[in-house]
Amino acid sequence: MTKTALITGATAGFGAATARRFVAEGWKVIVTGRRVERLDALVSELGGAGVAHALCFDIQDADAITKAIDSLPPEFSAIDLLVNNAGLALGTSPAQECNLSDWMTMIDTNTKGLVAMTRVVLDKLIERKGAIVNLASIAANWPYPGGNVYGATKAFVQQFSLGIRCDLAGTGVRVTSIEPGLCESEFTLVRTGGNQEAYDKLYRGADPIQPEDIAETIFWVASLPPHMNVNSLEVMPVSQSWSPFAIHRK
Ligand code: 8X3
Repeated sequence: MTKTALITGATAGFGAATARRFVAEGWKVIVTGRRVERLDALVSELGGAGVAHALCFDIQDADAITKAIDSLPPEFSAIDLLVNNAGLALGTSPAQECNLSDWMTMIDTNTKGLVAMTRVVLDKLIERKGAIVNLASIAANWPYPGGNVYGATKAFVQQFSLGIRCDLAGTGVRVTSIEPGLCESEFTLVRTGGNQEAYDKLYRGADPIQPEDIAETIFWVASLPPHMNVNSLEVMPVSQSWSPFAIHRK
């Protein structure tokens, strides 16, 4: 039987690449996002209404999520995999210089949106003994200057993933937290407020991970035998590693 994946934040980056990867393997996909033109273009590219279905809503709006899921046509209403990809970083400034509304937007999107989406489709996933793949970040594991609220939201995603695994014991539902490092995507343009120069500087000579690499990782996690659960998976480009601790001297 054809399987169906619901992928949030599918209008760019990891989400769009993941939709392409799963459709290439014969899955149907539900793609969600805020930008209707991009969603429609993606659905056409993926092969149209028989293969892909778009749901347009703001992930920060829990009622809109419920309404969107309730509106699914019967051929897309059984869900085998939820990929909670929608999320963003806003800014790299020190906490004392940050804008509170940017912090709230990250919390509302990366944590509250992800929690709401998970809760709304959880019964469907249990029915299918499905899987959840949550996109956390290396920022969940390693603090860095300017990571403040972004890193905290991703630590939430990681811990929420592990926590719901406990609750879902015996249901057959698998849960994975994927924690990517430096990846080249629109994510950085959003984070820098569209600063192309900062974007180019960040990636120059770094051979970063590409969205297709993360799509491949998600597909691998979802394709493992049903008795295997990858709890958390941190992925960096070879060029990225750790620095010494910072020491501020008088
Ligand atoms: C994205 C990776 O290094 O910007 O989550 O935190 S990083």
